[in-house]
Amino acid sequence: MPDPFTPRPEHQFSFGLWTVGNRGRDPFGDAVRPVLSPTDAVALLAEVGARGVNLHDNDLVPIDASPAQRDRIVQEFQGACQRHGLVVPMATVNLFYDPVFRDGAFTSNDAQVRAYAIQKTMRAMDLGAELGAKIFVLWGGREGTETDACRRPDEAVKRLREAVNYLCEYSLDRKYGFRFALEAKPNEPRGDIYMATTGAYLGFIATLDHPDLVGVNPEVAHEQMAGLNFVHAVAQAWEAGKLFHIDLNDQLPGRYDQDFRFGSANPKAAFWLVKFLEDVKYDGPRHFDAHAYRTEDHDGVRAFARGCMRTYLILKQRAEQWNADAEIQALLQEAGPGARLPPLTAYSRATRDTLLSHDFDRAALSSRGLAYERLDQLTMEVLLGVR
Ligand code: GCO
Ligand code: MN
Ligand code: MN
Repeated sequence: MPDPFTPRPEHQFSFGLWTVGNRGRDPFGDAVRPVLSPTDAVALLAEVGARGVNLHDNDLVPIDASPAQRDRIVQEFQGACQRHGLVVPMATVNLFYDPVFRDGAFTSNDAQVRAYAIQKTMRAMDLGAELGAKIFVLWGGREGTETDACRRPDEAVKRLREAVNYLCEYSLDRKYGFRFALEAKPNEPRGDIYMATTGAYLGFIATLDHPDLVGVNPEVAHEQMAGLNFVHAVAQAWEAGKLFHIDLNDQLPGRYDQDFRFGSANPKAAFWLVKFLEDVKYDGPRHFDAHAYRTEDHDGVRAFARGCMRTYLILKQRAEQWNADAEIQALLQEAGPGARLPPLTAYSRATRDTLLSHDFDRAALSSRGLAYERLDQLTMEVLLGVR
């Protein structure tokens, strides 16, 4: 029997060049793995069964490359993608590594830095479009503060809006057809980052000139760093029609930005997430923004990448099992809404009067146990493989 957890193209699994290419450098220690060139990363991803490869401009093209060097590098990379059957669903821009962005890119106080950040992003969009990407992620890693003495935070929001509006116009002008996905993070590398949560971005998007072109790229670890419930953030984005992309990884709350293999730290939370994405039929890329432990060599990197996809597919199967479980479904029915009296969906004077004059039996409504203990235990048993 074929392995049911083998990744296939229709699963739309993708990885960033920076994820499998991560060399294990951290603030306390240097790189532990040799450089993995972009073409070797493509080969590795094809070998483990991924469908897509995503990149920042400078994961592929060095920041100081000449136009001729750029074109040669891009051609070589395109060749590797074709040979290995990989696509580039998403592109992004690095606005955090170079010292010029030490106090922000789009929100910097220096108008020249802001202009350079927009120029760099337009060039990254050119690159993404050339590689066939239709999603463009913006993660404002340096858009934040260590001290709020530096600027008024509402000024930062205005600058961010100006930048995103400008970039939407550029995409329309060039007919790139990008959908922008904004990625929130509460802190790291800045002490605090503006737009700390996916919810903050959802509020911001409504204030843009082209809100239809802009959605979010929630990341598991980023909401969990702040102690928030990730699936709730994803659900709100989905319900608003704004789930344009997703960054899957894992993280324990209250730690540094761990970027662990998907599902490795909190498999139960990962289960609710996969179940949600599959139940609503999310049809975008499942992108893993994570990296292997610093203890690993390139074989460990392969094991890490395989593990991300395999865990996703196992949880997908468990979600199907959960949905088909008769006892679970019966408990859900019982816990579900009782007689709906009166209907609250449409306001009218008649429904208003019925509602105002209705007598609710609070004691009856609150006396019945909801059996969530049993429901959760059954969930655990599905997850732990004894059901
Ligand atoms: C992080 C971020 C990044 C972004 C990436 C895409 O915490 O480092 O998650 O990995 O997702 O830069 O813009
Ligand atoms: Mn991250
Ligand atoms: Mn990310």
